[in-house]
Amino acid sequence: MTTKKYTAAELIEMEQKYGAHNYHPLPVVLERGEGVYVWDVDGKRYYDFLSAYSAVNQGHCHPKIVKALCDQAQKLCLTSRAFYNDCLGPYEKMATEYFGYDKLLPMNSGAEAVETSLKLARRWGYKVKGIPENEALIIVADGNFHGRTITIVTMSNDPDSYSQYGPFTPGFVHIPYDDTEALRKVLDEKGDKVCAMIVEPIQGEAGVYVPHEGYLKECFDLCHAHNVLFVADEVQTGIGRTGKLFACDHEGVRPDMVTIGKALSGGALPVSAVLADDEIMLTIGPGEHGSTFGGFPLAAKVAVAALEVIRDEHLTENAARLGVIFREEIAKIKSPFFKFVRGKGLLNAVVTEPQNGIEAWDICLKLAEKGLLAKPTHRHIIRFAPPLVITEEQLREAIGIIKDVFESL
Ligand code: IF1
Repeated sequence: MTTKKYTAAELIEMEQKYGAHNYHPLPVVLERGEGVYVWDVDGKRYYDFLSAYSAVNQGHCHPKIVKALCDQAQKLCLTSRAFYNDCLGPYEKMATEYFGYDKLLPMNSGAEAVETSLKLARRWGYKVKGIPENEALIIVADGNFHGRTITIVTMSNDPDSYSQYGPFTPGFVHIPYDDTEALRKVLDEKGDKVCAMIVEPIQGEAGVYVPHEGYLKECFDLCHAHNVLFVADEVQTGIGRTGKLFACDHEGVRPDMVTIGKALSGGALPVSAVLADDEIMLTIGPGEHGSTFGGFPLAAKVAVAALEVIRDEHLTENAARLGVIFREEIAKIKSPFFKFVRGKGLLNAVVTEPQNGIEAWDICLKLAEKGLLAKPTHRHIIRFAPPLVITEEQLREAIGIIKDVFESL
């Protein structure tokens, strides 16, 4: 039975007609992915420099991950947590040893992992720190992106994320990102009621905003001086993306809690988790949190394969080495549209200077024409984040495309 082949136009029309309009995709219709490449329905090949926002660190359809998915799918997909199974324990053991934490709480989406970390932080605040119930505060940084649930958009200061979704969840204190004094002030004033600070080590959606050297360590030390948990949201920056296993590793900071997702499955399934030590993790007891698919056998097997690929193919080291080349070469671009490049490892972004009616969106359309996919964030910033399996030769070819497009505008 052959599946009907639709044209790109028909497929776009179908999404427009039958799907919610909560995205504005580039006019590219993809049908296949392999490693650093994706192909559209007309057979055109592209370098994928978005990697599904760092979910495809291992490259599209990595054979080891696909094999783990297919083998387990023919055996046992979902048991629910009403029973044990032969996949979850081995996954939890491997992941906690790999990341260096006592325990892992398995969830599905990044937002669910973040929500779980907020619940754990509040629980710890009441049961361990002794904050009066329903009075716990959580400090968040302006410019953050932690997901799209109502509590999480409460943490956002981007109207596109929160406007007309109120009323909002109480208990959040907003401070500027990359501003240690602002954190010190809030902790001096309200530290006794604060259970945690949650922060992205590099703000992805904000346009790969890398804070000043030492910021994470300063936050960590200030939090601990006030008996406050330092929670790192590594859903986008984690699992090798920035050239270290966690972005916090660049500063030798071991967060009290870490949220991970995206590349935890290599893009095969929604798999996320919270990592923490027993003092925090055991503040939630049986029946007090969970999810139908959280840590299900399919996710457990896929996550083990995805982490083994990161480890065994040395993708973290590859990201560190190639990231230096990327920033060095891109910085040489001679174009009035180019302001500067920033990032760590293979999480980078170019801040553009719109003019003559041409802005980042138009540049991305040109890049797509030349066979490279990237998407703007906050209108004038273009994120460049290829799968970590990219070779130096492929990277240099992609850099050539980016340079040609900017210098031909
Ligand atoms: C979309 C960007 C947006 C995240 C961090 C938690 C989550 C994310 C640091 C939630 C998710 C995704 C969401 C996706 C586009 C992408 C994204 F930041 F990566 F660029 F939207 F801002 N923490 N980020 O980056 O994880 O629930 O999505 O699994 O919404 O289109 P999720």
